[in-house]
Amino acid sequence: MESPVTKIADLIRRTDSFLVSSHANPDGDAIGSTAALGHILAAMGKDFSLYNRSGLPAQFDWLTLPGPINSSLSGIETNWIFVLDCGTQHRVGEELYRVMGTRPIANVDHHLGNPMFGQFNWVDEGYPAVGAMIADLADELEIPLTGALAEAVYLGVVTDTGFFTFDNTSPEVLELAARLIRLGLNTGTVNAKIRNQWSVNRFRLWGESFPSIEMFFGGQVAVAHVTRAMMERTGTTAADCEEIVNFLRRLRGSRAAVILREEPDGAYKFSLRSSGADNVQIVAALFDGGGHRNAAGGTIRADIGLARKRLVEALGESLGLV
Ligand SMILES: [Mn+2]
Repeated sequence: MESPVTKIADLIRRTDSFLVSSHANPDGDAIGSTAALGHILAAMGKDFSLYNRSGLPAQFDWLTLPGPINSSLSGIETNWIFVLDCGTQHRVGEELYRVMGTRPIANVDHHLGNPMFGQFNWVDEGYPAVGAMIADLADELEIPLTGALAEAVYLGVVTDTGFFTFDNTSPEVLELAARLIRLGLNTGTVNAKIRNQWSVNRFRLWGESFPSIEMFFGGQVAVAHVTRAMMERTGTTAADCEEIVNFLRRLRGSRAAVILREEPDGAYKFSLRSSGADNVQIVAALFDGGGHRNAAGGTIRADIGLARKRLVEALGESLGLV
């Protein structure tokens, strides 16, 4: 039987026009895999457009792109649509979601519980990042993993593995990183570009959020939140909240951490983190969310007190702490 990567490679060989997209509010893997696939299509002389509802966040403006990342679909004609790193089809944002029924979709993802929304689905939870899937695709198509393609692949894998600190840091992803380095990637330079992107406003936002930290079950579950008012006072956005939950996990004795972030409509987006066998994806699923065993999230509609309480109770239940 043909492997999914072979099928995707065949699809690319026999098709001329593509839209490459990923989830709104993109992280390093979303932007990295979008750019990496674009570089492959460019190397093959294909016609393609890149799309992200949120455009290119400023923190990634150092990345060498194969073309502009469009934040609107107007004027873009394409045949196949690649949707990368999206655990559900809604994550692309409303504009692209509306046209998804009218074009064939290639769904390339590594999230648990992906509903296989594409005409073609390459979904493999064994990959730590979609960036690593795109690297395998480059190998299949015999495109060398050098230069800007290597940087884009590396951006995806290094951010989704927490700089090779999460449980998804597999021998294969370290071997991929080793190959990229042998082929000329300078990890010190690229890591500095990826990491050193914080504004002083972000530090001020974190300072506002930290008093909301509470510990439950003898310190095993840590909770914090960010309100719209905190972001307004400090001139920050949702992107400035992203890493807080990973830092909460550093609390000695904690097994799970949760951060809640208020949305413009008053709902709270939550992110959950754990390590090893502690599965927070199950908890996210209780609230119609999704993600991975050790990193998951979703949305909860309740005031902040109740939202925190529900998540803490669900985590306590799931981790066997009650
Ligand atoms: Mn990813």
